[in-house]
Amino acid sequence: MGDIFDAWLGDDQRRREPFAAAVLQSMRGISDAGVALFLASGNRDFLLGPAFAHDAGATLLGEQTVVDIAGTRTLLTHGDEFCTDDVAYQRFRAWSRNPRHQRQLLALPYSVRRWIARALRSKSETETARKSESILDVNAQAVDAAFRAHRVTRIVHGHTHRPARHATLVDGRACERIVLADWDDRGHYIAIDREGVHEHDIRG
Ligand SMILES: [Mn+2]
Repeated sequence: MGDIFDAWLGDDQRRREPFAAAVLQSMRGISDAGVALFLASGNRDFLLGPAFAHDAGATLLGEQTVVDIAGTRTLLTHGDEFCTDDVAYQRFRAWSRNPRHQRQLLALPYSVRRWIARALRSKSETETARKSESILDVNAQAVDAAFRAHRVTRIVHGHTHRPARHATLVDGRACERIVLADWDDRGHYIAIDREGVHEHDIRG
């Protein structure tokens, strides 16, 4: 659900960086084995594009995707759009998701993009350290609005680095918001079937 990569400078990164190439090959292995693979981009890898998806054998998802998973209408999204209390971040988000800005960025030489990505990353780290926990987390009204707007009872997202399952009532309907882990220090995933949601750790 986005931010697979801490920085994505454009799909030429898959050829320039061995780590990116290795991740791509792993994904290719999954899709070659016959597993349908879908990828979302996040705020760190917002330039993840069709060439990467093609080579990985994956389908790139839009910002928000509603899908039926084991009988439950589910919204899949990166989740940063719910962090509406962080006004400065939402300004950056709007700027970075603008296709014209993305085209301008991608037209720059790779070395310049790498420099910009480092500068953005360090600015983001400084600001994240300065901001309160509640500003960085999702806004409850924004989440409720998404449950209503998409008529879903389950949302799966990442972004906030606070893996959890939140049960909530929206207009009397039992709803669940699942936050995926960030994979910084452990691999973690969920599987959903008719019985419900199952959490799994990947031990190296
Ligand atoms: Mn993110």
